[in-house]
Amino acid sequence: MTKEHILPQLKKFVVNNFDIIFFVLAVTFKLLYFSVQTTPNYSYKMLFQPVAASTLVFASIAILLKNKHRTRTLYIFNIIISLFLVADGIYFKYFKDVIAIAAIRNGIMLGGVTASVSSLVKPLDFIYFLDIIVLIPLLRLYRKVERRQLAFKFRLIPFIILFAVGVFVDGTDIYKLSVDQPRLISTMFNRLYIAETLGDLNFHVLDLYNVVSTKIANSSRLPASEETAIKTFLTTQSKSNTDTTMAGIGKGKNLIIIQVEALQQFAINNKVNNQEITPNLNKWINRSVYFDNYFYQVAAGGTSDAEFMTNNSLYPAASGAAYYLYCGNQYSSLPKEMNDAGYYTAALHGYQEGFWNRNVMYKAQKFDDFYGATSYKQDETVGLGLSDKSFLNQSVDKLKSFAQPYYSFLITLSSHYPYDDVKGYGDFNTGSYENTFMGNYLKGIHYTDAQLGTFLDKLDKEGITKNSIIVIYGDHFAIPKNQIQQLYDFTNTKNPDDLKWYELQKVPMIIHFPNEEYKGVNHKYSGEMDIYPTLANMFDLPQKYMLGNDLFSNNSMVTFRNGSFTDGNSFYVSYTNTYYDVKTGSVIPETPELKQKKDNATSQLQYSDDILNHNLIKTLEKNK
Ligand code: GP9
Ligand code: MN
Repeated sequence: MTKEHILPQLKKFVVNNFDIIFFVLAVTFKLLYFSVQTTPNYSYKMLFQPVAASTLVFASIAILLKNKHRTRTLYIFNIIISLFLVADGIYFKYFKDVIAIAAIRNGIMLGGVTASVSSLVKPLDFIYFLDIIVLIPLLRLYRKVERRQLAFKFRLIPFIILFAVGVFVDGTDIYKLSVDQPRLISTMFNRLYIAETLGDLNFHVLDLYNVVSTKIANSSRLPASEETAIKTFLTTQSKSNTDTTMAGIGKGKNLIIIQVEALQQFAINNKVNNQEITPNLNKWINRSVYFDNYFYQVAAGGTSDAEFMTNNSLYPAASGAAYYLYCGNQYSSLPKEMNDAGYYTAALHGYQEGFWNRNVMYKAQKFDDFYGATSYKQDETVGLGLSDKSFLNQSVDKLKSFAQPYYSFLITLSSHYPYDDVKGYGDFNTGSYENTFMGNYLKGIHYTDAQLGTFLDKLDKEGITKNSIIVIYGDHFAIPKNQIQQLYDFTNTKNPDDLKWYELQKVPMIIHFPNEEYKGVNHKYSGEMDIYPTLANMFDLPQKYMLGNDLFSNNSMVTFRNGSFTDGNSFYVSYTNTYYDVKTGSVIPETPELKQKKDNATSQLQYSDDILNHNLIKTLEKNK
């Protein structure tokens, strides 16, 4: 065949199949471009194969269609994929994660966070639509081009070849990942890792597969063997949580829990411009038991995950927010069990009731009342909504009106990302940090600290502290990963690695006792899963369905939603499959004991998912 023959043939082939060729090249490029934005140690080599294979599978499906429908279908595929890339790109900037289908469903509740996320949106985020727009006029022209229409049976052959090659290559990469990280594909405990290693399109296909298969799977009953394993674990766990000196010391006392928005531990007992950042909390810490190795364990559910763990000692959802996905479940929650023990229970938060589906979820957890935005005079705004000053002031009057004993759960708001309501924070001068992201955060948390100080002093004056146990903790990080260098600089963290990053992901946990009979710093490695078992012990509540450890017991195991974990001696980082020695900071090899701990951690995440996906508490309560 001479060049004179090949070129016209080639030209004809390209003209006949320009829509397919363009789709594969454009979508592959966009997926690779997305990965460059999200993956620190990005490698074309690693990612090109699964990305191209996933694109090929979609292209092959369109090949089955007649030319006209094929072009349109490829164009629609391209739009859908680009929509996911734009949304993921923006979501990644705030959550350092990609959006799962469940998260899209709870997206309507992320009013506040959407406000934060939207402050990150830049025109470049929409670059993925460039070809879509350019294609509009080109498609009109292309539709007029004379193209050979193959009969179905001749379309079947290229479909089978391309589909088989695409699925085989893609399937091999997915299988390799599932061997390297067992349960990752099924529990999606580390979505970003999937997107980083297989590409964003593969992640969403797997996510869709999971959602559909979970729906189908959960329509059936949990296998008896899995149910038995969960029951055995829960029994052992609750037995190991009752051996502490604190048993029953809270009975008849009020319980006041204050969840503080974005109170990250580095601000505690720290200074900026030679002034204390949180002078009031520092003072109350000296009058309380203070856990200085207490980790937040939230996932995509943000604040609501912190609330969920505090009130249930169950892990956040693998994707999306438990507050959304499981709001129809039955719980043995802290408010429910306090209710059964004769307590009045109330949740108080000055922001819109439907945010994070709270109004629905607080009912599911059996709070007697939820005092939301409409229960507060919206007389002052700082940040997202009602100021902490006004919220806490008005809350004192509410607490005084509650029948005793009561459990009240207060959630603050003003120190919310991106901490840009600087004028609302007063005139705390952060010196060299003025007009920086870190400086604004320090102003925000200093403001909230001042309001907490006023609030706690009022409780003192009203004698409420004398007959109440008061718990104060931060819900999650304040400094997101895309600003992490400012945190490393502020905390003088040299040569940061994953362990150093994790060690900064702590929030203060403060428990104040009525006569300050217990005080001091407790260094145990613990987390948000552990406060409920602790309180259950103190208030003599049943501990049937908790996965956390009593803070005053000797058990120490903090498992994060992405499969990472620490017991205070070693630290396992799931997305690099690396173990660290906590004391020395050095990387250590996996030992059989550490492998066992890793398996226990993923088993616990699975147990928690099973309890939630199968509404198991309802089943077990019914069958008891
Ligand atoms: C809004 C507040 C913020 O009610 O709790 O939630 P977050 O954005 O931190 O998840
Ligand atoms: Mn929050």
